[in-house]
Amino acid sequence: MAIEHTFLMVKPDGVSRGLIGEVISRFERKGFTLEKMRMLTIDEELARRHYAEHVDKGFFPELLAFITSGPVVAMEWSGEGAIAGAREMMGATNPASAAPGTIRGDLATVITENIVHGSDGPESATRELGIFFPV
Ligand code: 3AN
Repeated sequence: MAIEHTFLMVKPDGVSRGLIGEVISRFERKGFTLEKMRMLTIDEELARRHYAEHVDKGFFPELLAFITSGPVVAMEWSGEGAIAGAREMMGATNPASAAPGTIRGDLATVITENIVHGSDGPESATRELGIFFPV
């Protein structure tokens, strides 16, 4: 394994439910390092860039409305195996099938409002960190 950097976001439902601290706390306790953090409200242009792979999907209008509905917290985390590790801690995309002990398994019930986003691989991590933390 190697030190990796990954992108993590608390989505509008996580922010409005007061779960920013819960998400950060889980990652801190795991032993990952918070490198960068910013709070922002995503507009349509940014949503289309971030979710480029989903713009043609049937659920995109719902996803767009949701992700632009309120502030999010965008973060860069680092650590040994941080990319896959963060995905493990998030749980499956659909909270209905996310394992207990994961963020989605413990705290969410529906697929659109699933609290967090995390990069699904090294290329996504580089792309998404570049979108939210341009140098
Ligand atoms: P993940 O967030 O686990 O990487 P993706 O990238 O496949 O999942 O999907 C991005 C977001 O799109 C999900 N977090 C979820 O909010 C939404 N989404 C994915 N699949 C569906 C679906 N079938 N119906 C509604 N929303 C979906």
